Amino acid sequence: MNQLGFYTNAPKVAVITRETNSQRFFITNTNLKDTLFRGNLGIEMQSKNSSTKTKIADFSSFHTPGTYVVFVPGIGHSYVFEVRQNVNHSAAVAGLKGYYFQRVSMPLEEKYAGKWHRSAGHADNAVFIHPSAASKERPEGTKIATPGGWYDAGDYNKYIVNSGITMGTMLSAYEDFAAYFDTLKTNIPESNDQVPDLLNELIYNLRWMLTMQDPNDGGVYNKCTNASFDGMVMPGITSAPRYVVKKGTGATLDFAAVTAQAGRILKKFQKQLPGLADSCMRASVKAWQWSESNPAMEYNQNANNQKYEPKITTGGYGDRSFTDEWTWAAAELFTTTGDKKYYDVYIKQKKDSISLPSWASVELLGHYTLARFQKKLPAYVQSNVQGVSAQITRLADRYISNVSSNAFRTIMGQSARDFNWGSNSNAANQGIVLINAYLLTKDKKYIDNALTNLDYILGRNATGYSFLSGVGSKSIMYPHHRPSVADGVTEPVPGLLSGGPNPGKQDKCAGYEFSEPETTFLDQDCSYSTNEIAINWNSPFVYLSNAIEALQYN
Ligand code: 9MR
Repeated sequence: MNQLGFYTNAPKVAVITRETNSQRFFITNTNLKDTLFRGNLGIEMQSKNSSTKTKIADFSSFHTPGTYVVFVPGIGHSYVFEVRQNVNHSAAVAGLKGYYFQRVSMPLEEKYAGKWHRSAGHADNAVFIHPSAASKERPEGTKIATPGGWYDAGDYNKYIVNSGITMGTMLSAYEDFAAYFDTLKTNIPESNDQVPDLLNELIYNLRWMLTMQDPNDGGVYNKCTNASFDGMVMPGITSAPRYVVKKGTGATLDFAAVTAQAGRILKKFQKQLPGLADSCMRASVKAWQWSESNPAMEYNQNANNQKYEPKITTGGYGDRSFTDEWTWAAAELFTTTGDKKYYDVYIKQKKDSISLPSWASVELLGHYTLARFQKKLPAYVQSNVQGVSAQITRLADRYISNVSSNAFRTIMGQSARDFNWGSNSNAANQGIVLINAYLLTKDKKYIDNALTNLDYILGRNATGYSFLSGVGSKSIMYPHHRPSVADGVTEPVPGLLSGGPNPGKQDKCAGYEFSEPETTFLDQDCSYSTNEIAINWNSPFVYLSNAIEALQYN
């Protein structure tokens, strides 16, 4: 179950994964004496994604705030959980604060970072232009400054493609729930300025992204990176040279989309952040123009390694198909500028069907934006945007129609394909589809079903783990995250979302107990294919958990 607990008036489901003949369950006080609710367990169900058999304990009709356990005769009792308003608040705040802990070029002071305080990581103020990125104005060996930003994941590199979807998802969270985020504080160094903390955090990475654009032509470097991954050490002590590598169409269009969206949002904060919105818009248009001249410049790391030294072996984020990046960037630039030429590209590039976002597939982010601003957009877009909104709602309805046959009664896990590298981001992104369906229709069933996937991430899953570090009674302890491994603190850095079950076992770590889609998970730091953390997985979690908290206030 969600190890934090349940909202007073929302659905409440626990899933029994141990075999039991019992047909009854009880909600009791933590002293196990006072029974407050009696219920019948559902019939045994066979999960489609592992050999797990489940019985559902549904106590949605129980509404009394308090601290409880679920008790099943013959098995015992669950973790202690709460029933109350704002029950996911701590997880929602932690997930956002997780980004502070990923900041690269500044020390994390104890008053913000607690026992995970550390010195600054990479300064990145003298980064080499890699031969693959050399140009007339910036020949090989030139040094540029590209400080700040967030570390991508458990490694210490900074990748524009992955920053793209991460920023887009959280900028959209702000646009969808501005009033909620305007007052949300996360105890970061900027908390006392007149800018919401979500935006403060995003701006830390945005300013880094802006330095990744070549001012001479508008193209954007794929990443700022070591030649090969660092060892499992703290960030401040690494000394390997850093490079920016080849510009690419994926990186440049993702950058154009993010800066167009940021430009739109930050207009409201021109007094606090003079010039930033304008800089974003200029950068966005320049990136778009570069992409028009370089419409399909792939980042193919293996091919580059045949040609250039040093060879680069860190994350690739290599994508070959750019129609979705075109669609997204066009949608953001059109929404911000109103210039029809971007809309024409959006229509030309958009696919007929919609698909869940991932770093290599960002089209839905563009559709979300047009749907969000539909009422403010001109007449000529209306029927198309209505069509896209209907697709979003239909996808949400399809998800919901399969919930009752899912052994965990979640949206997540309706298909074994949900369990790939970073599967928890699928759970969170499915939740965002449902939240968008709610925003479009105002039908509360979409919030209730989005909550099933938040519950999934915080414990209602076949592994029994809460996948967010520091949150829940049994949360991950050993993520593949260099600071968490090297800092000498027992608890991992908090607020970071583990990738989640992935039967691929690409890390070839010893110790996997299971091989099935929903149970192939190992809470060990060697398991980078199931238990790494990454900024593009945290971001849909930040969206989903905060959206649900925001909507519970209504
Ligand atoms: O999230 C990425 C996943 O989709 C890929 O299959 C995998 C292998 O290429 O890489 C993942 O991204 C990693 C990146 O390359 C480097 N930083 C850590 C990322 C998360 O594991």
